[in-house]
Amino acid sequence: MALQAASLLPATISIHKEAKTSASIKETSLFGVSFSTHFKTELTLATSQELRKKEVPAGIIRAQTAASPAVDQAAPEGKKTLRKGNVIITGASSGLGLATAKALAETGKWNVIMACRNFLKAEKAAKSIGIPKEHCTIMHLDLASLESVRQFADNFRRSGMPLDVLVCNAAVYLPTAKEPTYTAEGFELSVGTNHLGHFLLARLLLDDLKQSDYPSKRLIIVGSITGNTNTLAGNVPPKANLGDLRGLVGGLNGIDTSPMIDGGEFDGAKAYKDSKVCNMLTMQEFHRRYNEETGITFASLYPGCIATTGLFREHIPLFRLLFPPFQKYITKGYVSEEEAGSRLAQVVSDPSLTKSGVYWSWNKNSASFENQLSKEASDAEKARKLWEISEKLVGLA
Ligand code: NDP
Ligand code: PMR
Repeated sequence: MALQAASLLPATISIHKEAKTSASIKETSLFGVSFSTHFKTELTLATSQELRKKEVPAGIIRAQTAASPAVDQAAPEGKKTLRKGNVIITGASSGLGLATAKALAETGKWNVIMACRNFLKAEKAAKSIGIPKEHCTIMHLDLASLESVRQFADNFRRSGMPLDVLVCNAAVYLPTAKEPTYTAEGFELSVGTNHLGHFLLARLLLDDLKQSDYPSKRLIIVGSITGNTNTLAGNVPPKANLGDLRGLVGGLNGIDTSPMIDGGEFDGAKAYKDSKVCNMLTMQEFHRRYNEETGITFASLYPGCIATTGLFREHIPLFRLLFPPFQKYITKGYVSEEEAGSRLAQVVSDPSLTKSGVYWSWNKNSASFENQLSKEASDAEKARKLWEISEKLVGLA
């Protein structure tokens, strides 16, 4: 079915070339911007007249939502109605991303764009969790390839959908890897995917967010407690530490420089925690640079310890067995995927969470609060440096 959908796509949307990543990604995607027949009911082919008006190439797929302003003032009985918001969630094929997609889609108020590297997996996951198909669109995105990130941004733009919220959620965690693996462009895989891929994506889509007329537009980058050394969890070795960023300056390629941001020996668990520090620093730098000018809310969060997700798939079986009960009964930091999804959904859509520059967490009663970041994760000078180096690495400067 998805294959049929792909073959119906116009020539302006190219079929994705398989990413040249040397990483041991087991499931690769099959399509470029493949809109599922199951999940594309929001999409219609625009008439050539409409397309000329918008100055986009003919033959593209367009969302119905594009035509309508955010608030319909002329609704019957003078009532103002809000159009459906469009939210992109990266890595929505499992865990937190999938649960958030469900929480938002079932309100009927959101069209969720699931930006996933494995189209068929995403389609199956959406179906099995019961995401209403009329509120969901699946698009291909492999964050371990900057070419794929650029292609995704292009394809999204061509869809004609406005962008109201972007959620940078996808991540890989490689705690047992002895040797580093790399993205298509040769960056160590954890930082390359979790930070650099998202950095480019968020930068490319910033203009789309700016243009949104939705009442509250947001850019959310998922962080974590384990990147924050002001917590017990953040003090479990190996600890996050970006040092003076010398490895990042060298391109994290493991050939003439270290694959680690601080220039040290490869350590997969540390690389993940470092990438989360980058996520939290990036959110704050976005806030400093763009909040006032654009009105976009920039936020990060720690959703709780979702010990059952695919994040731990590369960990040893004993860890996967013991980690959920350890978090449930000992640390009491455990949350279900459903609860974590409803937390992230709040950060996407709750009218009371519009403050920008905030790292959200939840207390034992599941009430949100503004949490403190560690010294390193709130270091403004480091955030600026990280931004400038990342810009160079992803080809924006
Ligand atoms: P999962 O492994 O369940 O989800 C990760 C998602 O990222 C999957 O959909 C995966 O796709 C996707 N992904 C991985 N690599 C790429 C790539 N190259 N391109 C596109 N998508 C990719 O883990 P979680 O749900 O736990 O993680 C989600 C977020 O939550 C992460 O940012 C993580 O750091 C954060 N987090 C998680 C915590 C936890 O306890 N689990 C705690 C704190 C934060 P695929 O399905 O194809 O593998
Ligand atoms: Mg942790 C309150 C204590 C707490 C919390 C909330 C977490 C969350 N962890 C806590 C404590 C501890 N952990 C303690 C005391 C230990 C030593 C026994 C411990 C160990 C541990 C390991 C080995 N924890 C881990 C690992 C992982 O491999 C996970 C990780 O670091 O992934 C990067 C992890 C986590 N602990 C958490 C959370 C949320 C994680 C994983 C997810 C993440 O940060 O994204």
